[in-house]
Amino acid sequence: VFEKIKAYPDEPENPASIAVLRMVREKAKNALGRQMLGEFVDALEAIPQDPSLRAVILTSEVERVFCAGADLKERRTMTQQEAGMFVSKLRNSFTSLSNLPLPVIAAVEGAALGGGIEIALACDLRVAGKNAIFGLPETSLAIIPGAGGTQRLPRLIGAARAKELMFTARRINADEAEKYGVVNHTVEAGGAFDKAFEIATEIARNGPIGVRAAKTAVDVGLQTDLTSGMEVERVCYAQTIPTSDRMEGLNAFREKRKPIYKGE
Ligand code: CO8
Repeated sequence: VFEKIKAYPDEPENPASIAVLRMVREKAKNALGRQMLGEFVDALEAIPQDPSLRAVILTSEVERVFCAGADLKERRTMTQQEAGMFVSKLRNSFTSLSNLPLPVIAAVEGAALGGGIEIALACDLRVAGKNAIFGLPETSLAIIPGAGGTQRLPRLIGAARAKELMFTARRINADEAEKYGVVNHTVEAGGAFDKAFEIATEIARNGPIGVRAAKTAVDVGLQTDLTSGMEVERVCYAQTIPTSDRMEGLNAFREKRKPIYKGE
């Protein structure tokens, strides 16, 4: 379910808004099946079309569960070929999520397992309620993480910790996840969405072209050596120079007021 919320409702002239993607599949604990994946892909296509959106929050409406991963019941009805196609669609959709041109924050309460942690890893930031549980149970199902887990997790927390989580299929709680660096913040159970929204509104105050360029510079730069990364930074920086938002920032500073950025 896709919802758009104004970041500053008491500032009518400020268009900045937050997109909220809520996973709502109570019966299967938000397991990702064909239908849910299709709806998710549609939402991902709509988000970049709306210039007022400044951040995305991915969260769950299901009590005590963020996402139970791939739909294991649907999986049993698939042929090997269908399963292969489904996993590649899942993997591509998580890549589209991570490539959205604005920050994406996962607000995690309860279990984020398999594809459920992988979708959170495809986000830029993660906030967890104390009741959150993370794990990659795939090797216990005689497979491996197939939607970015083997690549995004070691880049985030280092190879040794990522391998331990994969090889043992062990589940870790929110405090351990914060210690490992899987999540940015741990808050009281039930508070993850509010914390994510607070961060999203902080982001929404800033120039969206700058925020987007920073995201691109980090993400592209991390895939290269330092010298190439510096070049990526130079190119991303140059994109922010000819914008009217940059002038608005300078004017607002001079006039001692809050800037209103339009993403232009
Ligand atoms: N797929 C389908 N149905 C599920 C899933 C799932 N992943 N997880 C839970 N459900 C269903 C249960 O079967 C149950 O259905 P029913 O009522 O008909 O028996 C219902 O949801 C409620 O489940 P629980 O009673 O277990 O609910 P709890 O609140 O006690 O526990 C948990 C919630 C912790 C999420 C628990 O259900 C659980 O551990 N689920 C399994 C987690 C898991 O192993 N996920 C799979 C990881 S592997 C993966 O994501 C990558 C696979 C890539 C291959 C894809 C090929 C297509």
